Amino acid sequence: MASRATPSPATHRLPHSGTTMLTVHSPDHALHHGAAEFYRGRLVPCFEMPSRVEHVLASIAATELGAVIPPESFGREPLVRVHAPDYVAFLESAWAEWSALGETGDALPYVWPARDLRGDVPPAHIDGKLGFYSIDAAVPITAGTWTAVSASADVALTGAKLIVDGARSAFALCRPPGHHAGARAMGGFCYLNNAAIAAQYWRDHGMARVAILDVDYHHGNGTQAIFYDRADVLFASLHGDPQVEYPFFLGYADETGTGAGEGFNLNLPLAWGTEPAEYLSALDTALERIAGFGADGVVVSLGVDTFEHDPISHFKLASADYPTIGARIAALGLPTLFVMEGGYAVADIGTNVVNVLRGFEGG
Ligand code: 6XA
Ligand code: ZN
Repeated sequence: MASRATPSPATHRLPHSGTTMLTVHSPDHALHHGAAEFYRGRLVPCFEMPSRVEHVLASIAATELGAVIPPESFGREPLVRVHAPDYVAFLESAWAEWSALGETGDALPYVWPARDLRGDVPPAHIDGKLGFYSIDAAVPITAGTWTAVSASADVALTGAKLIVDGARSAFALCRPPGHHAGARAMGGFCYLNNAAIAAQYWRDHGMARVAILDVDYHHGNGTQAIFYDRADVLFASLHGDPQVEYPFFLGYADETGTGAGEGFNLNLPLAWGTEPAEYLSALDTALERIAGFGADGVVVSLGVDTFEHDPISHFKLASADYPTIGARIAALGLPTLFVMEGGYAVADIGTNVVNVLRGFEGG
């Protein structure tokens, strides 16, 4: 791994010098544009919208961060290292099956194999498959969803490969996000688990131990579940307490791993209204755990829905707090891949993301 270069003052004055962190981005993200999600009794416009990425790109262009590059294509193999092949096949064919019914609007699930129902075999009809392969109704499938979600995974994989090839850090500007997606289920705006796919890629390319730090406001239930029985991938997350916050059914402090994975899962649930000092203290706890793990690299699930003005979240972080998060992650001294997750205060998302990355870069 290359050591981290300290940018010179001259570098600071040269945008896109290529000497600092590269961002990976695919315009294909915009092909996924859900109209509505089911939320608190109503169909509401999707909070997870294409303009999120455009705001982040604009903020990157306005700073001294490195260049923006397109992803390579990695195909299906790295996807099925963490997802079930039948689930990946479902994502790829869902729109065709849906539109074959004459439907022109988004596909959304409406029935799930909860307790007392059969959850072992996917039904034949697309309505049954949508429920079988999901945890909620916040996952519209549109004509371009498969192209967008596979491009998003390629963005994460390209960032992971940059680091295998010697970069100190990279930013994967993934959209759709991924951390709620499990091995066989979409949910919470997530379809393929980009952070998990990247972590597994690192395991398959020479890293013996990989840490995933999830700083998104929501618990990364999908990432936790994928690695829950493994000792080679540590998952550490700070998030809104699932007693009162999505995803409600995972993310509690007593979930510490199972089998060989016992002790390799750390959840730090935080109350609504959590202030920056309390948040940063929990971050330090997670970072200490990661430092003690002996990781070869860290994947950061970077959500900025911890922001005080986020429309669906309840923490109190200000834009000025985000550089501190980046700086503390940098102090681990590990190769670091930032993977974009949530953040819905669209006008501020670029500033907040770039503040994390600049804090990591040392300014
Ligand atoms: C569903 C809320 C999904 C949360 C999405 C998110 N109504 N996850 O930001 O990190
Ligand atoms: Zn979130």
